[in-house]
Amino acid sequence: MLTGCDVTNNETVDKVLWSMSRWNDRAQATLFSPDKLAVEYPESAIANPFPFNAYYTEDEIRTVDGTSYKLELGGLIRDARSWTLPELYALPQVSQVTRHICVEGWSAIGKWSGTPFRAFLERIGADTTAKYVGFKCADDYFTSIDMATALHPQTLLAFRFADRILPPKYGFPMKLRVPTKLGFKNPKHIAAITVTNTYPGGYWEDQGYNWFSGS
Ligand SMILES: Nc1nc2c(c(=O)[nH]1)N[C@H]1C(S)=C(S)[C@@H](COP(=O)(O)O)O[C@H]1N2
Ligand SMILES: [Mo]
Repeated sequence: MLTGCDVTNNETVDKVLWSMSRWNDRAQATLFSPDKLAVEYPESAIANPFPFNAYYTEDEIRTVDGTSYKLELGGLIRDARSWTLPELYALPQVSQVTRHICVEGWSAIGKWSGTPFRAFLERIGADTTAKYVGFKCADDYFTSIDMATALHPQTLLAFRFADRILPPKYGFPMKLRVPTKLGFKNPKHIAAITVTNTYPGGYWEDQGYNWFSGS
């Protein structure tokens, strides 16, 4: 359809592509089954070392101070008080061994442990009929997911990687582990969570990566 167009710097083509991507979001949301599980692997399949990725290189990894850390909550949440790390660590924990797939063309199996995000959303009185959950990160990264994915049984607020407190490179003090989505929709160093009906976008999403990006 676009062959022959000068695709650099053409506003009309850009608009068509963005609207195709929005259409693609809706199609993926319709096809998404809330109960279909991502494949889980044996612990022997875990990659070691596990790759690091971010919009910067390893020498710029953010260090978050765990003692003063507070997770901020906002938007359509009944009990929006902030949470300290010891309070978060006291939540019920589960583990998963799943494959992380990066849009840049690599994938790796890892083990993450944390609290099911659905249980956390229910605990804080989040309006689970809202459209989006947005994440702001300590390194200024941000992203957002649809509510159906936020409530998926394998979506975890993860505090551990390979049975150890999440190291800085993998997102201390916590990341959202979403095995049904591409890697860039798995925010590390989460500082704030918002429940909203206003499209929050994301760091890569705003630069053209498809927003839904189910894997
Ligand atoms: N805060 C934050 N989260 C982020 C990113 C980032 O740059 N900052 N990069 C994303 C991308 S593109 C990938 S592939 C994964 C990499 O996670 P890993 O370092 O644990 O492999 O983190 C995602 N979450
Ligand atoms: Mo990625």
